[in-house]
Amino acid sequence: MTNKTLNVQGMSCGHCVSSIEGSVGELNGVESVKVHLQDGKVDITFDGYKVDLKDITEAIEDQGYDVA
Ligand SMILES: [Cu+2]
Repeated sequence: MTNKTLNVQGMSCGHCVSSIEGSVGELNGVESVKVHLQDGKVDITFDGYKVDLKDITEAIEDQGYDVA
């Protein structure tokens, strides 16, 4: 398992948290995803053989947020 913390811009409320946690969490290979709203960070634990960071980044960007 790989742990990464992404800086994500544009998250402002509980809806943002659930849309990001929902879309990233449903990716095959993602074990856990935790949004830290105040810090603008997203902690992700994933299996790098099943999903890569690009897929995760795209899932977040598809929801309308910017990954720094
Ligand atoms: Cu929001």
